Amino acid sequence: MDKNKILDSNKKYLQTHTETFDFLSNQLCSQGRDVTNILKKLSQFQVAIPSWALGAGGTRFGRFGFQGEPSNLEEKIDDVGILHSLTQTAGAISLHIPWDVPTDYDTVKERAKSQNIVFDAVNSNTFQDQKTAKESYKYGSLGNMTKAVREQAIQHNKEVIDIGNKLGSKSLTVWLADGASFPGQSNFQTVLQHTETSLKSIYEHLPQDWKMFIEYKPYEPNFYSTVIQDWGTSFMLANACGEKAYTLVDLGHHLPNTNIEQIVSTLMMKGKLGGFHFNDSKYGDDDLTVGSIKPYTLFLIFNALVYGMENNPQNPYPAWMIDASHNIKDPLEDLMQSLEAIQEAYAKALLVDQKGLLKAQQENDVVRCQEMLQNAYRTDVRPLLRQARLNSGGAIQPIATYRSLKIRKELIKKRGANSVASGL
Ligand code: LRH
Ligand code: MN
Repeated sequence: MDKNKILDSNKKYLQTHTETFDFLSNQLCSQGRDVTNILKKLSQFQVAIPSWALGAGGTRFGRFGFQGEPSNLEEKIDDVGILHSLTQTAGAISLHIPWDVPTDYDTVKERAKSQNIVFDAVNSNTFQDQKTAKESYKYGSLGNMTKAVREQAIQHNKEVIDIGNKLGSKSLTVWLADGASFPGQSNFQTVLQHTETSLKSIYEHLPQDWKMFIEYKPYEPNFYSTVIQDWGTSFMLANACGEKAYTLVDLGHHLPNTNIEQIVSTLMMKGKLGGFHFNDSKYGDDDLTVGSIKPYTLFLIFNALVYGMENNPQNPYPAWMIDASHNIKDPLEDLMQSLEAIQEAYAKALLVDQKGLLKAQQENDVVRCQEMLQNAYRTDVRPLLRQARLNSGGAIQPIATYRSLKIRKELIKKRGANSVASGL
């Protein structure tokens, strides 16, 4: 994207922004907050964009296409480049294999470099059968009762690692649809043992400086049991594999009212929180815009993260990724809203005086504990996000600038109205 067009578009927002930013930073400085440090942390905070969510998503009841979708990996990288130019917080793409197998590695790497994009975790896919595949994953993959099926799934994951390694990625995400839809259909212990053994075989193939993220999910597409159903099972398997294996928390993969911030705290204390798939949901794995349904929960999760990042050196810096599906919105506008909500929750959590809160907790001053959290949550931190973007050459108002520069119209002109993106 032409940086000058963004800077030009910023002019009409600059004065209002400067006034609101100066007012907020004076307010925060008077409360002893280090605004410069918060801005630095916001600028360093980069979220990976899922390559499978740059087109219109769908459900079993249908899919309503979105015009100008990226129809190949290069165009997907360009779309992430647009997001990163505007928001300065989307500096990575997470590929899903085989939906995004590079045809020409040098071209793809060059394209990403030109957009200041790096390759985050690569995702394997043993929840769909490929036309050329010998074995079917209908009854499971790494946990399948048939050795040949398990071997095929293990081999696929090793190939995904090799693809990621050629692109400069440093982590593999494994999510398994494996499970059962009826009582009696599977022997829980046998399929779990097979899954553990298979994951260990994949783990052996990890390069020294890589991580393996084990993503859990309670149900769907199986509706009676899922082998890796919850954080405890993922945590157990990560420990069984070794120090390079971690648990990945997809916000939509929890039964209603699960206390996700407590799961995050526990995993960080045990040094096994690998990263996130951010999204939001009201009922199931709805993959909605981050912060669109439960913004306070997202804030509480970031409060647990900030505490963990200050007090748990045993846990590595988590991987931040979005995993959402855009059924009715422009995928790029939806992703910009998600990026804003993630940065907003992080900035609010950075306003919490963690030491003061711990003291209030030790004194069982419940009201002061809640007041300290809610004061931070009730602070409008958007001027901080805008300043962090401005400091990095981004847009003060990304979505407004995206619209005023008619970027979607440009994409439709370049790609045509019927281009379709691979993915969910
Ligand atoms: C499963 C999941 C997983 C991906 C898929 C696209 O629900 O969250 O992370 O592989 O979505
Ligand atoms: Mn996910």
